[in-house]
Amino acid sequence: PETKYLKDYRAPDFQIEQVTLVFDLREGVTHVRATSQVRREGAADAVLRLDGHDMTLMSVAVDGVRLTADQYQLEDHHLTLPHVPDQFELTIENEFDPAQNTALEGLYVSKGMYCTQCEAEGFRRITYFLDQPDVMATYRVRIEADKTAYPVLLSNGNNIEQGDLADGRHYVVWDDPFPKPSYLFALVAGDLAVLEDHFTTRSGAPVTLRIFVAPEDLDKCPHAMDSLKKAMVWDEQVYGLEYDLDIFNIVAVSHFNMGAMENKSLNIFNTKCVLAKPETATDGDFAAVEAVVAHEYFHNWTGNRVTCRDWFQLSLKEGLTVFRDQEFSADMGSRAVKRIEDVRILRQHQFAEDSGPMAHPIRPDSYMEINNFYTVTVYEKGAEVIRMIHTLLGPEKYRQGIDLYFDRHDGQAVTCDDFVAAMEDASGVDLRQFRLWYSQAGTPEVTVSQSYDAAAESLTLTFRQMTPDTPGQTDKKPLHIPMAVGLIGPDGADIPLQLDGENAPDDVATTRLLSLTGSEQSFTFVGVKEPVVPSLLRGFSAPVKLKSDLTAADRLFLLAHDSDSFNRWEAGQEIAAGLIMELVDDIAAGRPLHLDDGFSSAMGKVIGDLDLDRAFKAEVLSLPSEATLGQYRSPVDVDAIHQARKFVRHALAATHETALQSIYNACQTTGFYAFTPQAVADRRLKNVCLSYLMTQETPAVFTQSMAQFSNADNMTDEIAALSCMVNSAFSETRDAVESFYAKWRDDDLVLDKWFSVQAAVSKPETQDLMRRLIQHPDFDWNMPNRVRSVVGPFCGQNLTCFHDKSGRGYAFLGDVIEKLDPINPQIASRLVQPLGRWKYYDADRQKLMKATLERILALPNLSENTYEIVSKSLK
Ligand code: BAL
Ligand code: ZN
Repeated sequence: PETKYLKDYRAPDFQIEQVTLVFDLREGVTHVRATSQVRREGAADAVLRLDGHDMTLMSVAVDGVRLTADQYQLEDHHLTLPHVPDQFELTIENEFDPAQNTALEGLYVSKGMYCTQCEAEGFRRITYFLDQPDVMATYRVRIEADKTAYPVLLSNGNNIEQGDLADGRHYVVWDDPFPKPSYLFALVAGDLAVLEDHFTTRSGAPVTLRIFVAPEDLDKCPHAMDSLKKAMVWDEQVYGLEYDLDIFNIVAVSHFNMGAMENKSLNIFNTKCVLAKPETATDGDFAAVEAVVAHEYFHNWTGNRVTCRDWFQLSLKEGLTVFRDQEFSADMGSRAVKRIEDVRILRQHQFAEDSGPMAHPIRPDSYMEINNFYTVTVYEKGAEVIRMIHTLLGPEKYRQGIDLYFDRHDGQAVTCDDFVAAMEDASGVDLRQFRLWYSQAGTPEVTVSQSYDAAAESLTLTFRQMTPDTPGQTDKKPLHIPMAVGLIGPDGADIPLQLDGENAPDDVATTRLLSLTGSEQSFTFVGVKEPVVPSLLRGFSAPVKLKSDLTAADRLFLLAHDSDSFNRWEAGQEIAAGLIMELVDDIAAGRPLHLDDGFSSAMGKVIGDLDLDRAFKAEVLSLPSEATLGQYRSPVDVDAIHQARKFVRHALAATHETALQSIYNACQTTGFYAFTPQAVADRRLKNVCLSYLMTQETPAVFTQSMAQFSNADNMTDEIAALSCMVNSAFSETRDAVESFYAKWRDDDLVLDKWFSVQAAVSKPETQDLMRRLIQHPDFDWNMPNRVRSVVGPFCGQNLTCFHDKSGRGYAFLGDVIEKLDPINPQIASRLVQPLGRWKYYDADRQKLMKATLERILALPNLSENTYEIVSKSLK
C-alpha cells in the first residue's frame, strides 16, 4: 500500500459546488445517480481524478453528453477524466449491493436497515467523487425505496419533498444548505420507531429532535434525548454556539465500526452509545451515552461548520471535540472523578501507543490507511493539547480564541496551525514552542528534584524534560509544558506562592502555573518558612510522565492532605504501584509477600473517612490496572503483576473487611434507579467494596454476591455481581452465567456484556472457553460490538491468559484476525495491536508474538489496514 505524506498536500484542482444524488434502493442492488457541478480551481491542463471503490460504473456524462469508454480511464480505485471544461455538470451512474458490504464503510445494511458510514473515505464506495475533506459541496438527496420495508428515509438537512411511487414504493428528498465534505454525508432507510422532542435555541429558533431506533428499543432513548438537550444548552452557555438547522436526527445502528458519527443533522450511532435504560445499561454506559451524544452534537461546530483541510489534521476536530465533551461531562457530574477517569484512559492506552510501534504525533506526518489513525493519540492526547492551551490562556482568553477561530474559519476546511494561530492572535500568548506538541510523538518524561534552603526560606524545584525516540523521530526538542504546582505546609494546608524576584502576590492563589520550556529549568519559591511537600502537575496539567524525589512518607502526606483532588488520588496510585512492583520483585526472588503497614493504614483511613466523597473514595480504592502496571518495567512479568496485585487486594480486604462490609451496606441505594452523581457514586463504591470482599472467597460473601445478582433492578449491580462471581472459584457461578444468558439472550448489548465478563476471567480454563465463545450461536463475525466484546477484554485486560507462556492466547488472536480481516479490516486492524508490544516481553514471548505477526503478514489478501499495523509492528 501507498504511504501518504502531509508534506505532499496540494489544494484540489477542482471543487464540486453542488451535488444531487438519487438513490434507488432495491433488493440485491442499489443504483446511484450523482449529478455534480464541478469548477476548475487549478491548472488548465489538470485532469479530474475521482475516487471510487467496489462499484460497477454504468455511465459518465459531461454537460448531459454521455462519454464513450475511451474518454475516461477506469482503474481499481479511480475514475479519471483527462479533458474537462473549466465549469461543467458531471453525471455518474453506478451500482453496488450494500448487503454484501461487511466492511461497514459506505452504504451497507444492518439488521435490515440501510445506513452509511462515510468518514473517513466511505463516500467513494457510494459514488465516484472527490472524496477528500477540502472539497465542500451542498447536497440534495432523493431516496426511493419500498414503502412497507423502508417507511423511514433520511438524509442530511431539511425534508423538502416526499411522495408515493408505483409498485408500493415511495421517495423523500432532502436538502442540506450547508456546504460539507463528503465524509459528512449520511443516508438511512428502515422501519424505525422514533422518539421526538423539541428544543428552542437561545435566539428563539425551534429545533425538532428525533431519535430513530428499532421499535423494541424505544424505551431506551430518553436518556440520550435528555443528554442531547443538555449538550445543546451547554454549548450555548460555554461556547456561545447554537444549533443551525430545523432538525437534528439521531439513528441507532447495531452494526457499526465506530462509537458514533457526526454527519450533518443526521448523527448515526452505534446502539451501544445511544441506547440506555437502567435494567440493561450500566452507569458507565449511561455516562458514555451522555458523553458521545454531546461529542457528536459538538462536532456540528467543531468539525462540521469548520472542518479539516486533510486527514492529517484529524485532531483539529477530534482533540478539540473530545476536550469539549470532557468538560461537558465534568460539568454534568463530578469534575474530579471525570479527570481521574480520563487520565486513567490516557495512561493505559495512549501512553502505551506512544511507546509502541504505532507512535505518532497528534498530527501525523504520514499514513497508509487513515482509519488506523482514529487513535487515542489523535483523540485523547489531542484533547490534552487543547486542555493545555486552555490552561495556558485561561478560560477568558481561550474563549476569545475560540470566537476568533469561528470568525475566521466558519465554512472552511482548515489546519491545526490555523487553530493555534487564532488562539495566539486572540490571547497574545506566544505558542510558537507549544506547536511542537502537534508534531512530536512520544510521552515526555519530566524529572523534578527539590532543594529546601532553611536559611533563605526558599524551595527550589529543578525540572528536566526528555522525550524518548519514537519510530522515525529522534532527537526531540524540549516542549512547552504547563506545570501546575502547589506547596503544602506541615499542617496540611497550601501555602501562598511567591517566586523569587516577584512581588508578593495580591491574591492568595495556592496553585501556580509554571511554564517549562527548557530541557532543564529551576524555579525558586521564597517565603517558605518551613519544609513543605510539593504537589506537582496538579490536575494532570500536561500529558507527561513525572518522576520526582518524593518519599513514600511525602506521598502518604499528599494522599491525606492535597487540596488538589487529582493529586490526592495520584499519590495513592503511585504508592500502590510502587508497592506492587516491589512485590513483583519479591515473587521473582521467592520471598514471602507482606503488605506494607503504612499503605494499609492509609487505605484504612480512606475507607473509614466518612467525609470523603464516595465517588472519590471508590477511585482511590481502585488500584492501578495490570495493563498500567505493565508499563512500569520491561520485560513485563504478567503473572507476577497479577499475583502481586491480587495479593494487595486480598490483604487489604482481610485487614479492612468489617469496614468494607459496612460501606457496602451503607451504599445500598433505595427507590428507583437514578443517574445522579450521588447514586452513581454509591453504586460504584458499593461494587468496589464487593469486589474486595469477594477476594476472601467466603461462602457468605458469595451468597451476598448471588443475592445482589438475583435482586438487582439495574445492570450496574447485576453485572458487577456476576463479574465478582465468575472470578471466584465457586461452582454455583455456572448457574448465574446461565441464568443471565437465559434472561438477556435477546438483547444484543447486554449479551455483549455476558461475553465480555467471561473473556476477562484470569483462569487457565479461559483459553478453551475463548474457543467456545467464538463458536457460540450468538457470536457473529459481522457484528463489531460482539467481536470486540469477546476479543477486547481477553487481549486488553486478561493479560495472564493472553500472554500465557504456551502462546495459546497469541494463537487465538491470530486465528481471530485470519477470520475477521476479510470481513471487516477496520476492526481486525484494531484488535491485532496488542501483539505490537512484543518488545516489552521476555525472549520466549517475543518470539511467539512475532511469529503470530508474521503468520498474519503472510495471509493472502491481507487488508491494507491490518498490513499497516502488522508491518510496522514487526519493524
Ligand atoms: N468522527 C468520527 C467519530 C467521532 O469522533 O465522533
Ligand atoms: Zn469525534
